[in-house]
Amino acid sequence: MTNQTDDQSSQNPSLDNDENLDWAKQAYEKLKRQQEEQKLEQQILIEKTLPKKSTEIISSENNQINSLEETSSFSDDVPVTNTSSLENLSNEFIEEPILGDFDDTFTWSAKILEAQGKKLDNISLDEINWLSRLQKGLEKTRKGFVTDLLEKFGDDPLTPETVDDLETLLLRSDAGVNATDQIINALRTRLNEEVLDSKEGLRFLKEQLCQIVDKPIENSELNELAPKRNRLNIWLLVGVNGVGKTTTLGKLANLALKSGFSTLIAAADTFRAAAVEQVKVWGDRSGVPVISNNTPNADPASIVFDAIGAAKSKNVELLLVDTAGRLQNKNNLMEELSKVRKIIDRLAPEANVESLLVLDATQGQNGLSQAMAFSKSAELTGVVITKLDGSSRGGGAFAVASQTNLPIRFIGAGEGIRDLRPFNSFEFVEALLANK
Ligand SMILES: Nc1nc2c(ncn2[C@@H]2O[C@H](COP(=O)(O)OP(=O)(O)O)[C@@H](O)[C@H]2O)c(=O)[nH]1
Ligand SMILES: [Mg+2]
Repeated sequence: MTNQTDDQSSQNPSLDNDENLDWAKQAYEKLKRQQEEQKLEQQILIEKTLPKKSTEIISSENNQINSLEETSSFSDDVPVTNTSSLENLSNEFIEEPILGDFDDTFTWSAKILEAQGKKLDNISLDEINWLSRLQKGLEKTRKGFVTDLLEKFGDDPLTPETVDDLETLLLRSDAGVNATDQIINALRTRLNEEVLDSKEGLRFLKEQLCQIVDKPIENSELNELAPKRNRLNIWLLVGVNGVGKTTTLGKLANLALKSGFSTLIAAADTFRAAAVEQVKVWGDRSGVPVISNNTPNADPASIVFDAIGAAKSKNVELLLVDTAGRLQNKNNLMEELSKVRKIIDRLAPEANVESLLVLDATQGQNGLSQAMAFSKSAELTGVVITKLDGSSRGGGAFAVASQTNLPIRFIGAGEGIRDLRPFNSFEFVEALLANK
């Protein structure tokens, strides 16, 4: 994945050219063939394994930790080598994607991959499905934003009035005052210098939007967040109740395992008994072991203590820590997070620690105040934005990036195990402004 600030759409005419569907057609044919082959393979596998007892197929936790193939970073290309049980294959949350029709959404997704220089040999159905979901998910934000915008842009050159309208639309999509000002000022300056036709205006807008979300990523000097190989990485998932921390953790566990990282989960949200159970379900789904303590209100720091011990003894590369989003009061919550941080710093000073704030896109700019509240005790290093599949406030991503300087690392658009991806500004902005 790359974060692209340069002019993708004009570098590659295929994004603008509806006639040129060749690549998309070839991609569709390729994926169709691939799916048929996979079906056949699965059929053979089922026939082979059916006479055996299902317990023989269940792989042990140790197996999962020790038998993982090494790959360079998060990738789609490594198949999941272990599934915890055959029953799980029918679980709606981990269902394999199915190739849909060759429709506008497919061709849009294919064009986005093509524009980023993806080769036909390397594309996967997962990627196409993800882009389709992201594009559909951002529909609500788009309806209140782009549809109006495109109508206002029309076919004529941009006018100062159009720019004023754009300002309103950006604010309405929850992009925030800072980001909106930056974009509008850039547009006005450009408009003072030359006449902008609507196409160039839109391209310039996309470029500005990308720059806002890319800036914190560039400042962090880390283009894409992935665990470092052969050492302990500890990722804390923090955020208020219900934003999607546990779900994100489950998806990350799956992504990490698929990419060949030995992974472990610490169930450190002990505030609700159900929270531990929920983490265990995700552990099962993704095939990643979970360190937990079933005692009600067990000390989260002690669970993290145990988990670090287990991680070290098993050479785990990624320890994912689920945390509580609500305690008796906010101070308790922040104290608890500080305590967890201290344990990590003391027990694993060599570890690569990421503290990821999970934000719910449907809450728009509220994410900003949440970021402020968590930034001190959790020493935040990045953001995950969830629920982009149903938000009308997708513009909140720009507010968070421009005002907190925290890089957006992953985005989630659905409740399924595959519905999370590393953040890619080009894909995000194109999905937001897609006119189909
Ligand atoms: N539609 C949608 N729902 C999500 C997403 N992420 C999480 N959820 C749902 O949000 C609810 C709260 O998620 P959970 O992970 O328990 O939040 P937590 O309290 O922060 O751990 C659950 O019903 C999840 O299924 C997402 O990207 N899209
Ligand atoms: Mg939770």
